[in-house]
Amino acid sequence: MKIKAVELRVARLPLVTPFRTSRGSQDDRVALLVRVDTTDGEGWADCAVGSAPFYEPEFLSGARSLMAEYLVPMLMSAPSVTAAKVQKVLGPVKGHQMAKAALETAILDAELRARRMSFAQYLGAVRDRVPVGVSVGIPDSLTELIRQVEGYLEEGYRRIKLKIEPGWDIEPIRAVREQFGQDLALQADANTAYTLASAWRLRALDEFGLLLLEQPLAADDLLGHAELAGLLTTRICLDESITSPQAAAAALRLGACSVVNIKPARVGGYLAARAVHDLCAAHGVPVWCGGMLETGIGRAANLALAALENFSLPGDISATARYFAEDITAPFVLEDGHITVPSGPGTGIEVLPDVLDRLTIFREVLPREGAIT
Ligand code: SMG
Ligand code: MG
Repeated sequence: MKIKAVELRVARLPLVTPFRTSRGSQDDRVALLVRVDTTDGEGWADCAVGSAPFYEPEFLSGARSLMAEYLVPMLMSAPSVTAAKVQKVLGPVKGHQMAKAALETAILDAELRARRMSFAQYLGAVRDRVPVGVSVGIPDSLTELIRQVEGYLEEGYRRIKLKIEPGWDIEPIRAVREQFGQDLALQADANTAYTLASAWRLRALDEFGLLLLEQPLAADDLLGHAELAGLLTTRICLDESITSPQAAAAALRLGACSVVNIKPARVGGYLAARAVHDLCAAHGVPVWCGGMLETGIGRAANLALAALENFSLPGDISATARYFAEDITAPFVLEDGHITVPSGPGTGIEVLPDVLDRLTIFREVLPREGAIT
């Protein structure tokens, strides 16, 4: 198929509660949404970039410029494009996997809608609903933390992930364990907030029987994670370090982790995400699907990915209501700790045009005049 045009929308979705991690706090999700208009029909994607480069190097206005100046003109000048060809066509552009992933995903959506096939079928899903967990941000107090965790458990979430940082680690984990018991599936995510010098503090977490400890050290510190893994009994899971199938292979070879959080956007799209899944499966390493506070468009695609065989731990794919009072698609709801995998063509979810229009703060249609081709 040929790409006729690409529409970029920036929409602001207020969060129901502020979300704080060791990297900062946010009150809304400013989403970059991509709609490709092709000779076979249209497709949508949610680009996972943040509004500032404080979590990942890529960020919203950078991704917009890159798409407008390079990625979209390159795709439009290709004689024909399919999702499987996108990475190759965009290969001359270094890095920027989140921007590339969004375009690949929107093209895959268009392609699968035209073929009347769902993401789940295409990716090789083996389940029609998936167990999910919830990521709990850093609140103001232990009392508030216990209140939030209690609420999520009452809703039925299958596992709790606590965001931690130096000074908010041992105490909150101990408090949650004491309150909710040893059987609670509990894990912690440091978002790179530690160094190897604080291994002693992370070692103190071993007594709490966590499912895993996510990304304690810097993204590029595979050797540090390998060393840390030898010091802790808690399993190390990598998130920020998993930037490609090659990075995942290096992490496994070095023993830097024994669980992997797959973020499809960071590895360059759902095709690369499936490759990371397959690699980990071949090494007997369990994976789970990460979250980037996606709108319904991204959540739908993540649910399809999480339905693959080796996604054996609950992912950060919470119900829509965990983040948004109003989404740009119909909400995903929690049923018995699970969310149903969409089965319609493409992502299987439709954008609500009126809501999207109301929440849109910027819109442009590409190609821009004067773009480099
Ligand atoms: O979508 O539920 C979600 C967010 C889950 O904690 C979450 N994601 O490092 O795993 C992570 C964070 C990244 C998002 S903070 C910008
Ligand atoms: Mg993480």
